[in-house]
Amino acid sequence: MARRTNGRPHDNRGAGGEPHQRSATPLTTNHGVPIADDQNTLRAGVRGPSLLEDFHFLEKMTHFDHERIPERVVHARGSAAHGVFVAYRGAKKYTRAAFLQAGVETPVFCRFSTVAGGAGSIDTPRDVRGFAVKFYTQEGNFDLVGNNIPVFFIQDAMKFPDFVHAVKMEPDRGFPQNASAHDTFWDFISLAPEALHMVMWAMSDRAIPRSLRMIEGFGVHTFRLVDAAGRATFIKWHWRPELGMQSTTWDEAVKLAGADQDFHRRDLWEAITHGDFPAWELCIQPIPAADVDKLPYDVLDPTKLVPEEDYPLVPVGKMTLNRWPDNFFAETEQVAFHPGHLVPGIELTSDPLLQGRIFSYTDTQLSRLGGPNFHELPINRPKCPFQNFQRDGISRHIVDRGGASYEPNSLEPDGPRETPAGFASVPEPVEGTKIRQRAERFADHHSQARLFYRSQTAVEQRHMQQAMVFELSKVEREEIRRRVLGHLDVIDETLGAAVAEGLGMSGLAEQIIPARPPIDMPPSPALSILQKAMPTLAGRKLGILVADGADPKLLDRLRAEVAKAGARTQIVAPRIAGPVPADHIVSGGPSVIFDVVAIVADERGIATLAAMPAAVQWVADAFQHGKVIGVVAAAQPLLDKANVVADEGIIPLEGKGVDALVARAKQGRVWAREEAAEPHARPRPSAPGRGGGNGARRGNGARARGAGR
Ligand code: HDE
Repeated sequence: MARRTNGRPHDNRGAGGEPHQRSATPLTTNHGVPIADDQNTLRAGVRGPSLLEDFHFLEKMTHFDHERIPERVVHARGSAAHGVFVAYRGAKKYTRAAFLQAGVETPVFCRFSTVAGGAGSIDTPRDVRGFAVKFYTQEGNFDLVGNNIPVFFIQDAMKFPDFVHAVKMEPDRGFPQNASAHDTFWDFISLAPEALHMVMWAMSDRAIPRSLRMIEGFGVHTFRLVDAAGRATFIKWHWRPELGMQSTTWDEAVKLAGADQDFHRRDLWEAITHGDFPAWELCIQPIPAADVDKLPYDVLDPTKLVPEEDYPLVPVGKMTLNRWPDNFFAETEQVAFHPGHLVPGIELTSDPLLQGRIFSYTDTQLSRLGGPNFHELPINRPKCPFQNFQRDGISRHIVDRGGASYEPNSLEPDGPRETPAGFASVPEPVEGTKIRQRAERFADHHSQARLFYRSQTAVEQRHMQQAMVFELSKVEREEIRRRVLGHLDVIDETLGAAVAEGLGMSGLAEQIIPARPPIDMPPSPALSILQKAMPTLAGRKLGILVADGADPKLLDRLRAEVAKAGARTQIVAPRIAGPVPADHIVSGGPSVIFDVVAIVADERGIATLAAMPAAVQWVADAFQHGKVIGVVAAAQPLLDKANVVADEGIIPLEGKGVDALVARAKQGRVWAREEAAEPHARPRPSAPGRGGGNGARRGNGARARGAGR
């Protein structure tokens, strides 16, 4: 139906001066004055200049001009959700923290982020993911400000500005945005080998996650839990996703960047708004104090992990994210995390990186959120009562009452006072020479990088090699590439050789003499995504490419069986409102946005698809990315055009095909296709994984796993 507009094109009001849209809620200024006209500035005559006395316009525009606040200097791009944390029984033995006692429910706010890019950058770069959780406990806010990688690039907070400057876009040219594939990053890495272990993780598929719902989280540093009797235990924090871990392939990540810049944000939003609430188990990894000095690594060194095969995880509760924020700016943007937001029963250690963070997070909020009262913003405000004698400052919202703004005082005997139940640091003897120096074991930079690489399956090792070849191919200065290759040789000769060969630089590595020769540690299968993968389709997405003649019964069965397995289905078709209503047109819903795909049409429909380059690419990509593909017999001409070769992942949908599709899709990708697509002989990857079914445990002289195990 045609819409009628009023006769005066630039006056958005009806002829009688009535606003078009009426509501019982009057529009007002920020000071509560009702507004009669929000369409036109006040002017001297209809064609005359605007008047300065238009206070409504001035207020509206001034507010708009100041809508932006400085974005986070790192972790600027983020997506967040509200949820709840419910504690299991496990933690009482270790901590008196009230929110970790069995059955206690605590509201949480969880923000995921990329690190290097700006707030408007894409969701799928190769990057670390931030994983920050604010627990609004009955004893105050506890923030667990972690990442999806259990180690960090540097050992000492002093190097953080250098590291961040190196990874961010280069200062003269202003690019690349959100990418480590450039000279300054690799220059820094090659000269600060403490970063090498984390670089191995960043070059692995952990850095290109399929979904924020499918990442692990880590507190990184060693923390200390303190029980009711004052006994302290060293622990690491781990988050384990209920959906298991899954990553994209690199080619998918690149294509997703174009197909959907907000891929991860949309994915999280869709899941939560559809009621598929993502959940993580929180685990602690206790490390007895008596073992600490016997380990070949220092637990205070944030570039080292503690293998969970040596020190198993203890589940202590579950977090479920169940509510999308009402307002992105007020909540996701203004939330202020801080590793020093601790509650009684949880304490810091002397990790020199953690110590520096304690300063940085409040400091950064002062410029981001404008002053010291950011704890009063609704998203940061504790949900338990809080009171003290701090006063005033920019944007103070609390109206403090009473005449005593100091303590001790006798004016208000019922005012706030210290309490024996309050936060009290567990006594720890500290003595030392004032010195700028790192502890002895911090100097081993290669052993755990080797441990990580050798704990991967052959597929994952190949991805790491390819990632490094890609990244270093973007590095313009040959001497940087040569230095990195030298370090890779120290980590693992087959890795160094493969990357050198991929760059065409075999034999050109600079020789690196490590500060401490690396030791061999037994591989840890828990570090590999594929060795940990669980057979599931839960939380995943099926994309069905349809065209004319799509069998409605088959579509219904596909939808139903996939839903039973916990996954969702979307339809992709040449037209959004064709015979089968679609969620995407072919070019708008490329196969990279799905985990498993199917093709359903009759001969005529297939002929239509085969004539569409976007549809051929859709199928070719799905095949190249190792996806399981369900096909009707009529689809053959389209498969031929997309160079799809029959294999165990191409599942005919006729007969019991739908069940077979679901069963095979739960097993994940068809990795053999990748090998077939790579004809060049490559140096053999190192033998991975103990118990991972991918090779024998590495026999080596210097087995160095700690504490007499
Ligand atoms: Fe952060 N980090 N960081 N970081 N970090 C920030 O704080 C900093 C580090 C992490 O969603 C900033 O509020 C220093 C490790 C996350 O809002 C800033 C050092 C880990 C987030 C800052 C580190 C993290 C941040 C920027 C080394 C994993 C996003 C804005 C001494 C354990 C939180 C802000 C959110 C954010 C400083 C190292 C995780 C500048 C100085 C290690 C997840 O304060």
